[in-house]
Amino acid sequence: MTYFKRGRVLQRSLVTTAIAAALATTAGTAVAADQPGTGAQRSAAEAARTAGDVQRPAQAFKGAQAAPRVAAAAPGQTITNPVLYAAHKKNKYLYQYFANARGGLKTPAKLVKSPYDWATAVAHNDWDHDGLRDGTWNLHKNGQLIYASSGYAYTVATGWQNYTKVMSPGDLGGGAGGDFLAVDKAGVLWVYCGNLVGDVTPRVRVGTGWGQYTEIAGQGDLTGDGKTDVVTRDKQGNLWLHEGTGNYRAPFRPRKKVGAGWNAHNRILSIGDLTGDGKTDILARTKAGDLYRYSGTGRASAPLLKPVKIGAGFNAFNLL
Ligand SMILES: [Ca+2]
Ligand SMILES: [Ca+2]
Repeated sequence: MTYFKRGRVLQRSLVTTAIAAALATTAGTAVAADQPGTGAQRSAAEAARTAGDVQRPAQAFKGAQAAPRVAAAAPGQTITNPVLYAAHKKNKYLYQYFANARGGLKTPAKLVKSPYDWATAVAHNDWDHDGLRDGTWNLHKNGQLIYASSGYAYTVATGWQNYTKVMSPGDLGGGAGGDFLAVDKAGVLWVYCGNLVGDVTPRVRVGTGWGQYTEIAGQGDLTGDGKTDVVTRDKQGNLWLHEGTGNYRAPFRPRKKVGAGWNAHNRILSIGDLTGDGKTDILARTKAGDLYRYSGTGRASAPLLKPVKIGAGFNAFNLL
């Protein structure tokens, strides 16, 4: 099988290896929250990357963030992104859904069986900004943040259980890696910047009042200016657009209301561009388990099209 680029490997065996390594990582290797990984951890990660399949990007920061996308595959090639991981509530297997290049999802692959205590959050690192994933952070319920790339995994930080919500919408302007948004129990919004090998910088306080939101979703640019945006849902079911500034110290403009009635959904997320038009899309799951795609328009005034149903039975999963 041929793959697009080295380092983009989502081969089943390697994913399984990375997940197994992540699961095997113990708190004994942990470092404190707000601190990057230790020198030894970084060296180990670097060594793994050098020995393995991951290449350094020619340029660390290219500016605009590409939305994870469905790329056109040549014969024999495998489309590697976007991908939806879903942990089954009953059989405890992890399922991997690749995009089908028609705006929907392929039949899933069944990966490994595990309790998946890390299902609280998962974020993808795209350090060369080509819209394809280079590594994944998993946040465990015990507050450990673990980074997994091709064939290796290590603990980046601990103590993150104080956050009620953690997600990565991509690059918020902080550097080469994916950046994190974290909301603490007081509703304060924090930004962490991730780097190439999965470390994160000390956090920066960027907002308050974010405890009112029951979902935060996004993966790349929703409005067409190349800057990462997110949408949030408040407790009343209103959907808000937070346009990105490209400055991670003040990452969002004042919010705009872009929808209502979103409490019909019990999960809102984005895995990037499902439709292949270069515009990131939003997914939402209803309480009955139907999965809908809201295609991105690239316009801030009306960023999402009407929903299209792309699946059913998704209430069997904890979506990641
Ligand atoms: Ca934008
Ligand atoms: Ca799209």
